[in-house]
Formats: sequence, C-alpha cells, structure tokens
Amino acid sequence: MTTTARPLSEPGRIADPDEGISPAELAMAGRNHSLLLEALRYDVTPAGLHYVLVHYDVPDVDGSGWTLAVGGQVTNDLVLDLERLRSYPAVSAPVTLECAGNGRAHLRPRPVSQPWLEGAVGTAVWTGARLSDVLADAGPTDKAVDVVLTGADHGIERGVEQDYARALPLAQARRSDVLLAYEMNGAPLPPQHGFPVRVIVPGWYGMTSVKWLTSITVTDKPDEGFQNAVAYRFKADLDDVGEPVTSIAPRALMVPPGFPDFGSRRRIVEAGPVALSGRAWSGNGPITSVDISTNGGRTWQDTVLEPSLGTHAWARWSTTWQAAPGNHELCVRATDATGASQPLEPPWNAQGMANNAVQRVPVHAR
Ligand SMILES: Nc1nc2c(c(=O)[nH]1)N[C@H]1C(S)=C(S)[C@@H](COP(=O)(O)O)O[C@H]1N2
Ligand SMILES: [Mo]
Repeated sequence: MTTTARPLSEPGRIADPDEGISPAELAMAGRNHSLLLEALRYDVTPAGLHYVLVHYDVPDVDGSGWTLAVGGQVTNDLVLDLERLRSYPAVSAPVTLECAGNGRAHLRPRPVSQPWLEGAVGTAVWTGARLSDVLADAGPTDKAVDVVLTGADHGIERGVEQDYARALPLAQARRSDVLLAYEMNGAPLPPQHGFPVRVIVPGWYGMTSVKWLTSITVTDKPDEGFQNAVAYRFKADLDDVGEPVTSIAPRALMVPPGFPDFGSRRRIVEAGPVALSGRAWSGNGPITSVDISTNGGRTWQDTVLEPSLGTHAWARWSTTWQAAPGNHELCVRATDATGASQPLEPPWNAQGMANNAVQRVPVHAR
C-alpha cells in the first residue's frame, strides 16, 4: 500500500476544473456553518443560526482570567479585565456580518478554501465598549498607522504559524461604531462567536471582527501579518500582492419559497400568488432598491423595501409573485446608495473574495 505524503500546511490553490470537494474541505465546511436561509425571516438572527467562521480551533478561554493588553505606539500601555472594559459606556447596535468568502463555491475555477455558497451572513445585536474610547485612554502617538487586533486562537495557514490577527487602519479604528463586544443578542458571547470579547467592525467583511481578542497593538507601519498582507486581499492570481478586502458589497437573499426536495434542495410551490421576502445589505450606505426576477435575470421588478434595522444592518424586502405552473429561476438583486449593485455573473479573483453575484433559486410551481 502506498500513501501520498501530505504537506504540513497546504499552499493557496485553485481547484482543477473537474475536482470535487475533498474530505478536508468538507471538514472545514461542516465546522463553519452558514445561516439556514429560512432564518432570513428573523430581524435579528438567533445566536445558534448566525453563520460561524473559525480558521483554527475555538480556543479554551476562561472569562474570569481574561485580560486585554493595549500597547505599541501609545503613550499609556493598558491591561483591561472584563470589569474594566464594562466600565466604559456600553453601546448596542444591530450589525449584519458577512464573510468575505461568501459565494466562493460558485466560482469557476474554484479557489480552494471554505466553500461557502451564499449563507455566510447573520445579523446580531452586539453590545460592548467603543474601541475609540479604549484607544483614547491609551493615546496613540503621532507615528500610529495601524491597529493590530489579535485573538487567542492559534494555527498554521499556508505554512505560516500564527495567532489569528488582522489590522484596522487608525482612522477606521477611531470610528465611534467599532465595538469591543462582550454580548451577542443580550447574552454573553457564545464560545464560537468569540467569548469573552470580540471586535465588531460594522460595514466591513467579517475578517477584521477578531474574536477571542487578547491584544491591541498600535503599529508605526502598515501591518504585514498574514491575514492582512496575504489572505484577505483581492488577487488576480496567487502571486499578486492584490488589494485589501474592506467594506461589504451589496447583496440580497430570499427566504427560499415553498418547501424543498431533500436531495436536490429544489423548491416546490403551489401555482398562484406566492409571497417572497428576504433581506438586503451593503457596507456602503443604505440599500436603495431590491429587484426580483422570475426568469433567471432577463427581466426585473421592484420589491417593497422596509427601513433597515440600523446603519449597518440588513433591510427586509417583500413582494408577491404570480407563479405560473412550470419551472422558474428566481433571482434577487440589491442596489445601494453609491449606485453599486450585484452582477449576474460571479466576479472572479484568486482567493474567491466578495462574490456578490445574484442568488439563483430554481423553483417548480405545480
Ligand atoms: N480570532 C479569530 N477571529 C476571527 C476569525 C478567526 O478565525 N479567529 N474569523 C474571522 C472571519 S474570516 C469571520 S467571517 C468572522 C466570523 O464571525 P462569526 O463566526 O461570529 O460569524 O470572524 C472573524 N474573526
Ligand atoms: Mo470570513
């Protein structure tokens, strides 16, 4: 019997055209679950239904022994425990968080990583201290450039051993809506969402909302850490330096109508009026319209859009579809205040970032 030598840590790679999902990718996909799309019905996603993305393992963190070290280019180094963090004014906000890799599994060829379809999203009410208040106490020096946020989780990724860390430029870190959150939906953070404290950067893809936060380090040059300099970037090919991934591109999703076939996930509805609804969000201004197509994107109609739950939280949309008997492909498309909308075909890049192509839902009306 022969065994194939496996590298300790796989390099970044694009799948071969006919390559399926490997057991290793399936293990990743099983750990990192998406939102069940029917949960789009809730304004605020119940904690257990919110998507989860964990690069390594959920670390074993004890809340009572937890401290946060703030240092680097600051005039006062700080060490905060939970009580001290809770003594800052508490801010609560509903925030729609989405993984930058959402939509990756629809790309051809397929970048090999967490194979999300479109459910890597959720909206929770996060409560915590403002990062800007803590930074003001530490006093960034004139040389301050980036604020590096480091978590307690440890692993190896494409050959680089690391604690998960990601930087925010100082100007972003000073935004009054960036939180050091210790509650999700009014309860302590669940282990998988960053207990006891995580960062929330509203409007940005999830990678900067560092969980299991242990340190905040202000640097005097742009951070060269793996998640900043290599992973979360738009790259034309894997050798490209690329551009950093930041704010969330517009996207709309629908609650899948009718009921599903177990094996194919295809939807079945009764012909006649069918109520359709879902959510839409963008990291760049409010959603201004959501359109629906019942013929695979050839023609579009407006839907009714409700006000969003908050500046960086999703908005509900709804409409009624007169379904004729037969097969249909439903599509939904959001447009935001900057005029940005969703493409019909996936925008390809080598790491599968920010694929906000319109959702397509095959439906059989009987
Ligand atoms: N420490 C740490 N923080 C992390 C991650 C991680 O693996 N480790 N994953 C990031 C990514 S890529 C995303 S999309 C969000 C997911 O947050 P959630 O699991 O609470 O939905 O957490 C971010 N924060
Ligand atoms: Mo992510």
